[in-house]
Amino acid sequence: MLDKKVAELLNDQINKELYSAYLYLDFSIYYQEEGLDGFANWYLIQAKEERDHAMLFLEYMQNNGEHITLEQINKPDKECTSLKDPLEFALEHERYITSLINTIYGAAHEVKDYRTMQFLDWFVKEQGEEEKNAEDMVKKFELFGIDPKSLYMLDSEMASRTYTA
Ligand code: OFO
Repeated sequence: MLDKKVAELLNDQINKELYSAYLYLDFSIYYQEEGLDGFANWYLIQAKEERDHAMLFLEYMQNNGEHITLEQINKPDKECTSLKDPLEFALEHERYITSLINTIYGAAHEVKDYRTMQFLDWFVKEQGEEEKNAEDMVKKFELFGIDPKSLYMLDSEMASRTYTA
């Protein structure tokens, strides 16, 4: 069994990761409707990865004999009115997720729960990559997103992303 506070935060993180999946699915739909299938592909894969993150938290709790309570997943609440919007929302969101992971890590550290800290190490590293990717996307869009030809090339690059479970 885990510390009550740590278990609560881990349980809540399942919901947060599923919300991330829902948010990125919303971005994927937005880009698909705008005719940018590559960007749509990028966020569809991102959504799948977020679902996988949720499952990692769920399995970790199960492996530690914890009961899991699934809560309602909020409706994606970001209104995209320009092609750059999802990229900026994604960066802001990943920074928020990093702060949540850090909070769980801090709670585990407080009760000397080294097992949970070790479990979270993967997420600490992953969040570094998630933020870097999101920052790169914003930068690339600022450089190439205005000109239709280079936007087409960028979209083709996004289309090449593949999902690995
Ligand atoms: Fe689960 O990393 Fe993004 O949110």
